[in-house]
Amino acid sequence: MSDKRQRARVQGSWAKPLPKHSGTTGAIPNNNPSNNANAASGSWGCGPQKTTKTFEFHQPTKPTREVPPEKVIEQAGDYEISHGPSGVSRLRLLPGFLPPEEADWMFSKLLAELPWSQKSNYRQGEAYQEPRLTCWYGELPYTYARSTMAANTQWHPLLATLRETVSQASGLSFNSLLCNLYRDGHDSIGWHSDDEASLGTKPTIASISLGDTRVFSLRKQPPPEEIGDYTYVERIRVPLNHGTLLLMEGATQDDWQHQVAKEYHDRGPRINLTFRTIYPEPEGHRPGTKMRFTAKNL
Ligand SMILES: O=C(O)CCC(=O)C(=O)O
Repeated sequence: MSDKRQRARVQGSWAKPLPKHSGTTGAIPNNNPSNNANAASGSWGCGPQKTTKTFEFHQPTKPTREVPPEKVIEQAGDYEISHGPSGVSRLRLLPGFLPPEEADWMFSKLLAELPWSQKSNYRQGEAYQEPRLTCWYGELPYTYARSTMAANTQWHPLLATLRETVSQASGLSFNSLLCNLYRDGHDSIGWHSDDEASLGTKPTIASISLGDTRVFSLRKQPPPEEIGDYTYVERIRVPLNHGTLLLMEGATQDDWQHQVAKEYHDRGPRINLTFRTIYPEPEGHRPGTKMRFTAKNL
């Protein structure tokens, strides 16, 4: 065996866990016969040596960090999910906003009649197909993930009615709508915020779900010192079922990201309608640019 490998094996035996010892300052005297092997290997295999050195266990000074447990929101209500420098982030959840029979025929009609297509997006210069179908209604085109959707300016009559219903319930007006079709559990949308400059500051997004239930997840943006590490951030899951209305308000798009993750058990199709207000891009502004400039968005 080479000298180097021989040493690696000796060091390996040092790496074995130390015998358990009661008390927090578990001093391990080396005159304990059970430690003779360590004493021998500590001298690099040159035979036992007597030394008065002891090893003491010290409690780590840095407290161990806990990953916060994920919260679940499933009851109707208004929820202040965070208070931060950018303001209050709020969710409003209204399960059963559309009665089931109405939601049933709306789902079938929209599935059959909307001009669904698959969008090509770009990430780090590479094109990829968005894993869901979409279509866009409004007066202006909408750009996200470096690809632009042309606007359908003629609203489908059912979408026009739903826009009115959502406006009355929320007291807000919306000029645009992104329609999403998740064909099965393999369709998804990854972590993002709806924070393109064209949506203005603190946008309210009103989202109606039809069809199978999917989990809408949120995770808080980490503070700058975490350098984009989401390990310890707060998380919320909101199961969105047939006929539910969800409003995201206040600083939610500044301080949180959301996603609909893939699900690997049987999931039927789901339609999601997200009403928004879009503003013309400022002169000389690159369409689809984010409000927040982080490494991920550049
Ligand atoms: O499908 C959903 O519930 C969310 C869709 C979404 O986040 C988006 O299209 O920006």
